[in-house]
Amino acid sequence: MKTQKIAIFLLAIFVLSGVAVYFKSCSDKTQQSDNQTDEPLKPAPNFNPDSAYVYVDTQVKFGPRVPNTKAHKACAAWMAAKLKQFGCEVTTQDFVATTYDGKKLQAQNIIGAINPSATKRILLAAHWDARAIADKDSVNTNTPIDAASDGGSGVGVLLEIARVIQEAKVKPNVGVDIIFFDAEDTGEPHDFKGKSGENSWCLGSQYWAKNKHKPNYTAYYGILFDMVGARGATFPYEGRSMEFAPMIVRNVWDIASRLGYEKVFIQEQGGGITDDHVAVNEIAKIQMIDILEFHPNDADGFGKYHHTHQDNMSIIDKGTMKAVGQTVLTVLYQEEK
Ligand code: AHN
Ligand code: ZN
Repeated sequence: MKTQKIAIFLLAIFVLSGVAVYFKSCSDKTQQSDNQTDEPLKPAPNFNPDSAYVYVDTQVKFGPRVPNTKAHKACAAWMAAKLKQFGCEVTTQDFVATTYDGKKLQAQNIIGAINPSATKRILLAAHWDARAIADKDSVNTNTPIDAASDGGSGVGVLLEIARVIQEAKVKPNVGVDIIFFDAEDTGEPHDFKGKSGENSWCLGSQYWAKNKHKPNYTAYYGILFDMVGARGATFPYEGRSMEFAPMIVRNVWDIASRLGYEKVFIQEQGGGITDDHVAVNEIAKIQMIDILEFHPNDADGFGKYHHTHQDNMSIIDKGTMKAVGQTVLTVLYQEEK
């Protein structure tokens, strides 16, 4: 009797462990098939947010980079020198921009080419000018802003990308062009009562799109960086980018999430914004998306600091810049020749 009970007991354990092994192997298979659909990401070098932070701080220390000022001129020379130091072929493009209220601005777009002889190219861009007014502030609305995030951060991230590629043993398979557009933040004040000019923002990208630095220049696609440095920033899908180039948006956001940045690159629809990518798409006919801070659940959508004096170094966050810089570097390193 006793031996019979033991035999049944052992049989039960045998059967149960068989069932357990069977289920375990099923769950392994589902995991395996997930990995098969998602090929592992090719590694990219490390984006250093400390370095990007210093590049933002340096710009801010010149003073507000408002066209027709000394700070603007000095910062332009510094940016071009940095691009050269990082091995880029540099072209500057001087032009006069006319604002909605008829002011003439001495403006400059600055272009740095990494691996200029490569035919397949990715275009990365940010505006570098600072807004001349703090029209959304409650005080000092007529003085220029530091523009640490709205201007400085995009330049900081792009300079760091250039530096990292120069340092890396393994280079991307594609050429990379970095454009710093001037005179982006030239639009009418928030509460402007007069008749709005149609193209009062983004004067530098409009100029470049009509006068490309190389006559037959084109790129495989482009990525614009706007307000990519603030603490707590989120980047939902930008509306115009989803019209112009939804596949590129999905690819960048997918890579961000695979790197663990899904709380920053949130997979929801944001607003559609008039930004430098519009002229690049519509005039230059190059598909370009915009990585732009936006808060879908806030009344204004833009960060609270936007176009106020709060847009200074105290809101700059290395974590935000790391998420953006590492994501885009990784995007570049996935591209085939
Ligand atoms: C408009 O407000 C229509 N465009 C704003 C784009 C912008 C301003 N990005 C940074 N500053
Ligand atoms: Zn702005």
